[in-house]
Amino acid sequence: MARFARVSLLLVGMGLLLGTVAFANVPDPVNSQVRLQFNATLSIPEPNAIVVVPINGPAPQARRELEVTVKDAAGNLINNSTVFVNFTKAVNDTLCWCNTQNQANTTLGDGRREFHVNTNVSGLAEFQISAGGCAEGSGIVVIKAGAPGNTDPNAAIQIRVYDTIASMDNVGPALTLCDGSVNTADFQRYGASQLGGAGAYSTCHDYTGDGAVNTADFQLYGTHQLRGGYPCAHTGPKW
Ligand SMILES: [Ca+2]
Ligand SMILES: [Ca+2]
Repeated sequence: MARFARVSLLLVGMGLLLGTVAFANVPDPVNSQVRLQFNATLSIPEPNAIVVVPINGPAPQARRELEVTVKDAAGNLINNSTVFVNFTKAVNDTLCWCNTQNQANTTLGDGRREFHVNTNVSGLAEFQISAGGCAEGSGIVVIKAGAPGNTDPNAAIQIRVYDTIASMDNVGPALTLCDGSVNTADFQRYGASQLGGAGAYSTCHDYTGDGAVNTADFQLYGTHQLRGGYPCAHTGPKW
């Protein structure tokens, strides 16, 4: 082999190596994964909407979680990546944030609320976000992940963007807005959407994010109403 060719191959190899090193531990949106985990058996990989549930205090046996697995471009799991979930207030927002959150979060002064947690050795960040209500708006939820050690959301990489937030709690007795509990009032709203067919479709009750309100959504709704016992306190729609 000519010397030039050997040198060229060597340089190409070094370039590939440097490229791999350069992207190691840098979160990659394609390889990273998002999942809604409603309980031990009910989960939605790569949801089209963010679904929140009002939960007061730790209830691991029945809690709903938003799970983010962070990987780099080579598919390696990233440990100690700070994952940020940013909610931006929408124009017709009816979100009711529970007064007590189990998840570290920051209420920002510009109409955003930011939850954050670090990934573990399995690259997994688990979020419990306790709220009721419904919202739609372009890019109202953004998930970002940073390289290990980075705690600046502005330097984190965007993993996913969502336009819809739904919850099993949309209304309370004699109220027009969420009341911190998944209860009969919500069931009435839910039923109207499912029984009304396509014409009564509402993203507020489409917990699977597939564009229809049907049995799959009812299963998720029923699980949360039956769960009971974990209503949260809140002071109405607020940020
Ligand atoms: Ca309710
Ligand atoms: Ca659905």
